[in-house]
Amino acid sequence: MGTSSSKNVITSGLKHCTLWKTDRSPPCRAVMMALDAMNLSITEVDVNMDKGEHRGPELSIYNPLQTLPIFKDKELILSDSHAITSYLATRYCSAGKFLPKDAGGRAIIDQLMHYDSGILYPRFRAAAYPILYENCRFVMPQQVCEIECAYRDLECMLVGRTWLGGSWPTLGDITIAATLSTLNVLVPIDKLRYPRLSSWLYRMSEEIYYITANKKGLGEFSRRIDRGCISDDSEFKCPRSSIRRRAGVPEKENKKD
Ligand SMILES: N[C@@H](CCC(=O)N[C@@H](CS)C(=O)NCC(=O)O)C(=O)O
Repeated sequence: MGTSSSKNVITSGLKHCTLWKTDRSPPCRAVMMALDAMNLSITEVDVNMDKGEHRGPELSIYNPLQTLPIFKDKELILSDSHAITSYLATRYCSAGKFLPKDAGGRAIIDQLMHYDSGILYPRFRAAAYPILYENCRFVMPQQVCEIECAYRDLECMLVGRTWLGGSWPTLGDITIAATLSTLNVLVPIDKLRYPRLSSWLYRMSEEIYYITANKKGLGEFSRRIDRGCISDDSEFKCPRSSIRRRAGVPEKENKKD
């Protein structure tokens, strides 16, 4: 389904740009969705967080915070998903569809991104990290409560609206979809209590970039959460490009692009 429609669009190849990422991470998936939404293709490098590769010397130079994603465009290095997606939209997507050019429209997207950065993502982290790294088996009641509060916030934000940031999905929707779809694994969204929010997430899940860039990593996150705090011995680092990920083509079979 995704492959045939992506052949019909013009993709901008930006091989000089690199994204270091791991698919299970919501901020990395936000950047990957933004890339696919804007039909931008950059070099992508998978980093194995379970092996601590994001804390190795190569990446620590780029990001002293030792987090992913990390993005590089020539001399420019960015290490926050919100800054990365805004930069990509401003620098490489002239249409303004995903990040409006007018001050008011832009401020609405910024507001959603600040909500993600300041409220939603920290709640995800507080709930998931004890399970991923500390032998905890469940989301703690306090965290469930705070995540439910966020669901209530978002339910209110969707009153009278189809999308969070405008008349169509924007970077605000994409960013929140990455975090929210992951929270939904930890604390399932109750359709009866949050009907607008669950419908919005369903609509987002039908967007082609959600299918190409969010679905697989979400599955990996679910499996990783099920396994809990154990180290992963499987592979490591695989450079590839956004266009290959979109097409689902294994690295070896596609030497071009
Ligand atoms: N505000 C940052 C958050 C980045 C972040 O915390 N990423 C997590 C992965 S989801 C990470 O790299 N954690 C480091 C670790 O677990 O050691 C963004 O939006 O990019």
